[in-house]
Amino acid sequence: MKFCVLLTGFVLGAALNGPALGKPNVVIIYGDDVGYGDVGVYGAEKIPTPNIDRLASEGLQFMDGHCTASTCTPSRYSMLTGRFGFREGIGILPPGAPLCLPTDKLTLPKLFKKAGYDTAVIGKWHLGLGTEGVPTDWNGDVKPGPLEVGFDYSYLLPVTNDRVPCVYLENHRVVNLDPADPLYITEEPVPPQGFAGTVYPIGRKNRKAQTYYQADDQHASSVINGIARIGYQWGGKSALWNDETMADRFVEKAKAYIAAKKDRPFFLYFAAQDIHVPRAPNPRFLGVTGLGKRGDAMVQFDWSTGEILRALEQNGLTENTIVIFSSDNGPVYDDGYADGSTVRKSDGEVDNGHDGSGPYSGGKYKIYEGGTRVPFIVRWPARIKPGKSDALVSHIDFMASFAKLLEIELAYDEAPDSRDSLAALLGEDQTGLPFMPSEAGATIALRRGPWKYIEFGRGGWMHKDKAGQRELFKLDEDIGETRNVLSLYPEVAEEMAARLAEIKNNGRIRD
Ligand code: NG6
Ligand code: CA
Repeated sequence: MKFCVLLTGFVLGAALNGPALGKPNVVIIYGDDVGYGDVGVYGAEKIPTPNIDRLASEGLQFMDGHCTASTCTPSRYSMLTGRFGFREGIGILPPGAPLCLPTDKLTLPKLFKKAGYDTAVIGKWHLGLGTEGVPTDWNGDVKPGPLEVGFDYSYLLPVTNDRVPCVYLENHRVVNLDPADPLYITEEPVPPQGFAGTVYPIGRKNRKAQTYYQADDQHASSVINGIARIGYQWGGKSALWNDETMADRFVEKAKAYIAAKKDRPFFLYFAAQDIHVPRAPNPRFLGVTGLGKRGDAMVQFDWSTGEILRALEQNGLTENTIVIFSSDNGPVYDDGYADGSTVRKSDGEVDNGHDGSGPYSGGKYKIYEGGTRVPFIVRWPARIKPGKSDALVSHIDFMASFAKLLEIELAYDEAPDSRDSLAALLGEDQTGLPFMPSEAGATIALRRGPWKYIEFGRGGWMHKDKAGQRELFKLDEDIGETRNVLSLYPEVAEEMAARLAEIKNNGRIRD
């Protein structure tokens, strides 16, 4: 027995520090609005995802893995800070929002830097840029941003692909910006005073300019590349991204980063824009699924994943790189653009045979399982035995779990909502978290064993119809959250309400 413990300690030590392997690289491949049921190994039958499926077969496939929120900004905020978004009222950020991550606190990239890693973020940011109250100067240094919270390198889609500005940002600078056509973004459809640069059509007033596909009025501000967006952009024509080559661009940057850093431990947060609206997969993926652009964008994301895995392989890094594949929130179909993702007939929506939530209820913007239970795969050939796990795990625990792995002590107030789930993430514990909050706008839920307790908040538009109500589900008998059993188990509901109140009041979840 003692020998076993010693041996395990030795192997672990060797895996982490020994001459053979050293510290593992960590790559998070993060999808945008990719649902549990959008991946082959999680049940998608109409979307071929061979690369993600291969990753799962070589790693651990979590069946109960979660992001913290059913929208992007709070989800990513929690993953990168180890703090729940509800503590700070973090919601979906508009174009031009200031940085919402703290520059003076420990973040996931800073944790890796403490351990000597090089760090990078490539892809969708949506965590704000600049300082509160100071208009961001898109023609100068755009900061604070990723570099100020611990990333050594960044190549970004600054907000979302349905929000302006439609340009790439590399470190502090907009890529390819012509000073003769400076870039501005405004909240109102009025250019800055004296503006003489490129003016884009306003979608609401000019439907014909929306040549790619039509957007609803909430998305119909500036029309760029024939697609209407949220917010108003002025100028910056030479810097415009091409929606159809965005995946190629991010993959190219990720490959270059991996090749450049192959001799040192690195942390790469690869945040794909797929499969968020406006979906504009490269023409080479069009029609592959028969599910419209949404399905085809998922095939594109699978391709991106495959390219990153290949880059690791080509640089001899597969064995000692932890690859995590997941998503920032559950699925959505028609999210403001007529992109053929929802099959409609005159009498309303009809089923196209694909459910991105798998067997779960809800999706993006919802507190039900489909909102936060996402594909969640962890591959580390040097340490993790391939298989499946039913352990309850959450992205918010990456901070404490990687701290454990890298033998870094977290101070009491660092990442206060992050708990050490390393054993579950490595497949050595099949249970995972004893309890786990999740959020959707003002609504918060708590999972505990078979139970899921929900408090619908007041304020905001998500779940507005249920504001002030409560629900309780027994997931082992009702995985689809169809029967609210609150009145049958009032004592369970009260216990869970008390725990939730404690989590909120304590300002932390870690002991
Ligand atoms: C919503 C947008 C939606 C999407 C979402 C953010 C409207 C009507 N809808 O407000 O299109 O951009 O924000 O998605 O504006 S997320 O994945 O980044 O959270
Ligand atoms: Ca998202």
